[in-house]
Order: sequence, then structure tokens, then C-alpha cells
Amino acid sequence: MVNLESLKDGDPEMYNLIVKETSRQNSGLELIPSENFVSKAVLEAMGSILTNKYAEGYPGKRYYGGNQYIDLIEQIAIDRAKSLFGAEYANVQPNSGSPANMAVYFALMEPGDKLMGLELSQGGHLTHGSPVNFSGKLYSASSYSVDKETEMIDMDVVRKYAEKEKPKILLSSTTAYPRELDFKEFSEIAKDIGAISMADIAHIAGLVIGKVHQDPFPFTDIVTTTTHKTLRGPRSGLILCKEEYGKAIDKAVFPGMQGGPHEHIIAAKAVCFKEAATPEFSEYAKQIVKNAKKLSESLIEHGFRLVTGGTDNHLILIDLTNKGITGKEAQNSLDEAGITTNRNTIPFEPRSPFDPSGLRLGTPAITSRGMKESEMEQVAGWINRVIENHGDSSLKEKIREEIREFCKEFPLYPE
Ligand code: DSN
Repeated sequence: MVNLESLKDGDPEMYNLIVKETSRQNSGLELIPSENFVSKAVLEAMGSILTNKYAEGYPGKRYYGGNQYIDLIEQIAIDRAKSLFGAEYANVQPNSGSPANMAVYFALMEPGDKLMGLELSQGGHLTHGSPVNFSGKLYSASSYSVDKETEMIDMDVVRKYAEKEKPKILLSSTTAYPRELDFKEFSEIAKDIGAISMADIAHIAGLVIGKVHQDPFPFTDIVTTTTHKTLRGPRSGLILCKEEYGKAIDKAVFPGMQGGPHEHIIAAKAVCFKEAATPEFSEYAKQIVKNAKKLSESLIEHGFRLVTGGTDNHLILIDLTNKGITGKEAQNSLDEAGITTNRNTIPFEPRSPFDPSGLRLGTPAITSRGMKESEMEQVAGWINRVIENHGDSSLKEKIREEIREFCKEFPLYPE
């Protein structure tokens, strides 16, 4: 952890809450698939004095003085991002995933242009054209669905629908889909209909780097990602693209949308890119998938129905219908036992998104703590006991204690 001594004196109320949250993270099982634990080096860069600096513009072209070191920092982040992902161009300024996607749309579409992505309730994202999001309000969005039987994306269906709808941007991107995406095929469809291919790889960026998921490059025109999920960096965003789109994207980020870039976070992203380029990170990415596969097998043995029947990546989507519990009830019960998950819609969801039938789990964070396949059997066992006995408060308290003890073997920020 970064040193909190000054905070302890200056703002004890905030200090105490941070200490409590640290303890919560340390003593529970973090299974939200979009969360992770960053290294101390990443934390230190985020907590650095770089937050003091205004640097509107780009390296060598700033609107403020005093940016000689900031320029070097941002250029290192750009160079590392390009090299890590094998991209021709990188913009490291987006503050998170949604602004990264927004910048791409602003750069390449006019209001009213058509955008096509996976339907939100089937595993897409708000920024992929949902009617409640700017992407569905400003642009004409049409969504493809997964197959009703397999619950997977059928590329023949995507092709037919794309040929009919002719979107300007065709997205290959998911947030709750446990299978691989065929980026090559998506890009070929986009090329055939004259669309720009775009992959938002926020969930799987670390798996792509670890070569346990297909790579969107060299096929895809534009790739966006967050940096805090499987990539294990600071909470932020990144745009990678072919050279020809670079200038328009830079302009859309600044001055189009954002003001001063968060250079402390950009430095932390650079640290994360360096960490992700190591053989240890590739091993980590492989272990995420091994753990997810083992966790899904164990859950199936306990009688859980998994959407698509299993997983190829870091994520598992449980359909709880046969267990007689809703996603919200399951999430709350597991919370009481120290297991953090999030409720989620399943394909063709019969319930409401606020209390859906599904539960979304993932292994990136527990893999960062050093857990392996044998621990996944224990984790599945705890999930099963909680779900099967969700009305039993004393059992949940007992499991809470078991998990607290278990987590001590996998310390997080020990000091
Ligand atoms: N909110 C993220 C997730 O949890 O998947 C997507 O942006």
C-alpha cells in the first residue's frame, strides 16, 4: 500500500474508511470479473505528484509550460502501449473505457450514423449502442444477439445482419460473454460491408497479451480497452488503432472531449504496460483461464447451469433459475459470506436487469492473489453452500470466517 500516514493525521474519517476497504479487499474473495488488484508500483505512480500538472495537448504540443518530464512520461506510455499490443498508434489519455469508446465514435461517426454491437442484455456494454446511453441516443444503433440454443455469437448471423444494416462501425466487444471472439471474421465482415471494425477488449486485454485469447490485431481497425481489468493496471482507458485513424482520434480526445490528461494515471498505465510485457504476466494470464475453467467445472458438478455450458476466458455466467434464487439474492447472500460477485442478465432474460436470473463471476483478482486450480474447487464449494442455504445466516457467518482464514494464505498488500 502507499503510505497513508499524512492522511491518518489530516483526515482520519477518510483514512479509517480506506483502512476498512483495504481489510474488506484483503479478507474476501473478489470474483467480479472486471476487477483486479494492482501492483504497488502502479499504486505508487497513481499516488504521485504528477497529479499536480496540467498538460492539455500531446507530447511536444502542449498548451502549458513545464511539461518537459510529462512529455517523456506520456511518450513512454504511448510507446509501451504500441509495443505491448502490436498497434500502429496509441492514445493513452482516455480517462476510462466509456470515454475511450466515445472518442472513437466522435472521431469516426456523425450523429445519426449507424453502430452495431452485441445487445447489452446478452453480454454487450452500455456504450455499444444501448438506448439509455449516449451511444444509443446520438447514433442509430442496432444490436445482434447470441444464438438461442448455444448462447454463443453465430458469425453467420452477424454477417447477415451486418449486410442488411450496413453500420459505419461494427463492434466485436463484450462484458458478460464467456467465450472467445473471432476478431478476424468480424473484421472481414466489416471490410466486406465498408464498415470500420472496432473491438472493445476491456475484459480480455490481459488475456490477449498473455496469448490466451485471439488477438484483434492486425485485423481490427480500432481497439479500445480499460486498463484495470485483466490488464491489472490503474482505473483508466486506452485507444489503439491503425495509423490512418490516429489523428482523428487524438483530436476527438483532446480538444474534442477531455481537458487536462491525468498524467499520474498515464504514468501508472505505463508501469502496467511494462509489467504486462513480462513472461510472469503471460503465466498469470494463462492461470486466469485455467482457474476459470476449473471453477466452471466445479460449479457444474454442484449442479449449476452455466450460460454456454462453460468458459474459454476469465468469466463465468451462471443461470440461477434451477437453484430457485435470483441474481440479486445470490449476490447479497454471497456478499454476507465474503464472496463478491455481481448479478447479471442472461441471454433472453425473463426477469428485470435490476434483479436478473444470472450471476457473473471471474478469476482475474483471485488469480492475482496466487490462487490456483485446487483453490477453485474450494471456492465453488463455498458458493454452492451459500446458494443452497441462502436463508441460513449462521452458516453464512461460518463461511465468512472460513474465507477470512483462507485469505490469510494469499496476502494482499501485506504491510
Ligand atoms: N462495468 C464494466 C464491467 O463490470 O464489465 C464494464 O465496463
